[in-house]
Amino acid sequence: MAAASVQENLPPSLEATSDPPPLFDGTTRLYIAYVCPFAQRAWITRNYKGLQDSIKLVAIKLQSRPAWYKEKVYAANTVPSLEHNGKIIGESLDVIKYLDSNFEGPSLSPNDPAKKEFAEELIAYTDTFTKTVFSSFKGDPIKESGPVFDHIEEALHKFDDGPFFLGQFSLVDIAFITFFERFHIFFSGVWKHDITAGRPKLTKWIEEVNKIDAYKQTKIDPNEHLETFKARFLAK
Ligand SMILES: N[C@@H](CCC(=O)N[C@@H](CS)C(=O)NCC(=O)O)C(=O)O
Repeated sequence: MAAASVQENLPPSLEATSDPPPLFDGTTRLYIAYVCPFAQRAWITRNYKGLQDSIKLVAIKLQSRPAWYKEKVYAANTVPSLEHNGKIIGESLDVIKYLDSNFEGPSLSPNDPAKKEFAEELIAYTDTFTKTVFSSFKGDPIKESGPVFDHIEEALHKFDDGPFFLGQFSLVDIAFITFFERFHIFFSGVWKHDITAGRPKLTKWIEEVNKIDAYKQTKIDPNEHLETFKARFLAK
């Protein structure tokens, strides 16, 4: 079960002219950008585990990133990153695993060995999945991305003790949903194509993830995603 739902006031995004927070003062901070699917993974994980009070969100404006972020926080200059116990953890998939292993709250990793193995396999597949869909935008998107969406549909058939990849909600759902959110909007907004059509498990999965408060609280205006994707992938 997810931790109790918490409604929080989200902080404004920090820009190039904004001062840094008091870094490495013992506060645990999660650096995100509201628009970023990688950062959203970490944000959902933090919410699901009920860590709103113990992990402070710091939002960054990507187009106007403060220089201190790269210089003093995370040299890779990407979001998300997590400031914890005097160190920085980067890379969204590492951050979500770290949050699940090192903080209190409901576990997002299965104990069952078969599920553990499948979780690793699917988490390793996220990169291939997203890259295939992104590169399909340059060609015939519906045709070229079809096989990876079918692969996901098939993966959702593996465990039937719940609507999620491993039955119960886990890091695997978190790793995929932020990209599905954007792909769903983009395919329907640009090509009038519903990526869930003919994929009943995927339809149900998206419906069920959308009931989870920890995720709902991280969703932004779909039009913002549509415009961001259009500018990034369709601009000539
Ligand atoms: N592999 C990284 C990717 C993170 C990433 O690319 N984040 C984007 C925003 S969505 C970013 O910070 N881009 C800034 C840049 O690449 O300079 C992860 O999983 O955390």
